[in-house]
Amino acid sequence: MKTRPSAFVVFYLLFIIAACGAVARQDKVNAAFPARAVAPSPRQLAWHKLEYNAFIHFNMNTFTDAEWGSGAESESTFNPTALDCRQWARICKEAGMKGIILTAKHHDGFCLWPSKYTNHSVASSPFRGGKGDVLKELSEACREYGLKMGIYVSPWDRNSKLYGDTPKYNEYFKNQLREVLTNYGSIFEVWFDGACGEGPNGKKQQYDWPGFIQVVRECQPDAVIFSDAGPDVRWVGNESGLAAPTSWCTLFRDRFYPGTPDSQPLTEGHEDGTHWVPSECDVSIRPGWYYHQSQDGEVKSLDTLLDIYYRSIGQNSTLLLNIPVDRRGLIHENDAARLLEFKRAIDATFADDLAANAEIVATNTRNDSTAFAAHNAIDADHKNYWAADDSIQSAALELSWPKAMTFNRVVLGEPIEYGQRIEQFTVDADVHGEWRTIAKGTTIGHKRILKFDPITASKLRLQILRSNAPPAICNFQVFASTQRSFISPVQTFAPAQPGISYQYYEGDFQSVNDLKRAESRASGTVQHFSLDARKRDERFAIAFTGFMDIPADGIYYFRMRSDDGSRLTIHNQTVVDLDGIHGMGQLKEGTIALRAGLHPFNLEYFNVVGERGLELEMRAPGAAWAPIVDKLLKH
Ligand code: FUL
Repeated sequence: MKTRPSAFVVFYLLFIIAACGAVARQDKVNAAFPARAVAPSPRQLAWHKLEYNAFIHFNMNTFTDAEWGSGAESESTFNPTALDCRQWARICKEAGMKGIILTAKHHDGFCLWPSKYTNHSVASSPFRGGKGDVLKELSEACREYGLKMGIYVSPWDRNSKLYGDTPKYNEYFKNQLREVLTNYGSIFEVWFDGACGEGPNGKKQQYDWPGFIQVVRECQPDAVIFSDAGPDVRWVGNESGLAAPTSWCTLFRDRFYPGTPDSQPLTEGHEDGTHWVPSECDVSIRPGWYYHQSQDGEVKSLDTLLDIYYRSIGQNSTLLLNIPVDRRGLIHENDAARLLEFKRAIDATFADDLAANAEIVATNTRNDSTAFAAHNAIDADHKNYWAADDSIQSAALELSWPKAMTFNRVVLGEPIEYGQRIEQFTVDADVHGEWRTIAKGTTIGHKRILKFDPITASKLRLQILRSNAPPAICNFQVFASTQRSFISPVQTFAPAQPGISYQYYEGDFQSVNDLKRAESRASGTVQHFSLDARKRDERFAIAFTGFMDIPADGIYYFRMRSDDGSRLTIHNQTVVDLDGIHGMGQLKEGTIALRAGLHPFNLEYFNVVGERGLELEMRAPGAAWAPIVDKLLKH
């Protein structure tokens, strides 16, 4: 049974919420709230927070229409006509990505930088007259756009004569690694593929993994190293970008190695794993990793990308979304458009955190917990979080609002710098005085997003049923997404006459539905609509129809107040329904997800005994409530 926290704790939490951003006491908590034995390193912690990065496959294969090259390709084949890394960086930035990892060298061995150790590079190609260096251009573009840069370097090299001659090739590869890791500024991730083959001498190359890792640590101590088995970041076990609902950041790392055949356990990880090696979800926006003109029409749909988002970032992983740069050396228009559409959809979904206006209480709070406000996602440093006492392995956090809210997404997070703890939880909503479980799960980790059908409730709780150490939470957010029902604008705009049409009726109305049967007394068009305070007993109705010119895609909120009855409909969707309220003067709110463009609306109002006119306001994404301005009404 749930017990209330002490009055002091409640007061403390309320005070903090009101203060909205209290002074953190991180030092004290670090000492008082010990991390689990296996916890992330600072470089891993920084990496978790990036969440969404771009993978760019662009190299020799782009020009041969291949996915894997043989290494025998002529350098003259590499010839982008309009390469512009600033275009890549601009689009990735606009898409909300935080870094770009580029295939500096793929399995065919061609180097996108002028390596001193081989002729099989841009230096022997027609690109910029043999003076080009794609890594240099990318590092400059990333710096300009505030993005991080990462490097994919394939140890498998089908061009090098040394491959298979184990010590010699390992030395060659380390030299190349030093080049890419010292000449291009700070590198946030080094991406190692585990593929391994035989060299021209017929011998299988034995990679010196400890040596490769040492070079990265020496040259770029802040970079995380990715491979099937880490050491810092692990492959998620599939190339579809999907983590599992149970997703541990910990792993029995020594059971795996790059190229491991046993990749299935990599998806979930191991709760008792010996090392912190979180998963990364890599997937391409098209069927191939490299650009193929034949796949221009096969860019993943918005729905597919959203599904990937919820199952990667939403399941305690990160998303490394591949964009195949084309033969011009540009991100193709189709991919760019989809990336931005994806960004807009995510932004619209996670725009307004309803938990920001909730009161929050916990069944147990350790005395020395730092201040916690439910909407702490904005606190990327996790300075504020809630934690339970040492002996506690289960607890509940409860949000409550003064009036019922409708929502369909919950975002949770643990302050993972203290280790990953939660093993089982439910999210329950209080519907008419009864708790109903609306979502349940096992792990939370850095981020867990729960999707469910819209529910209206004034209380919502997170019940932590089991955890391997006292549980802690740094993020508890609640959203109302209308993502699935984004409405497209009308394509043709042909009003009968300019202005907003109106129909005027007289009578003793009980509902706006009565207007369907009523005969209008007057009609015409107006440039504005406004309904100021009325006299009592006027007994009339008016219906306006017109178009709203919506400036940008997003979730729009409308709120209305009238005395007797009113209703706002956009397209055929009822947005605010105040029908038949009769004299209550109640304020009602509704939302609708609209794409930019013209949307037909219908606004009906009737007066019988009330005195109020019609108060109608709108809240656009990122804006405050404001009356609907004339420029939104298309004349
Ligand atoms: C794989 C490679 O063999 C593919 O070509 C691609 O680079 C992918 C990301 O990793 O293992």
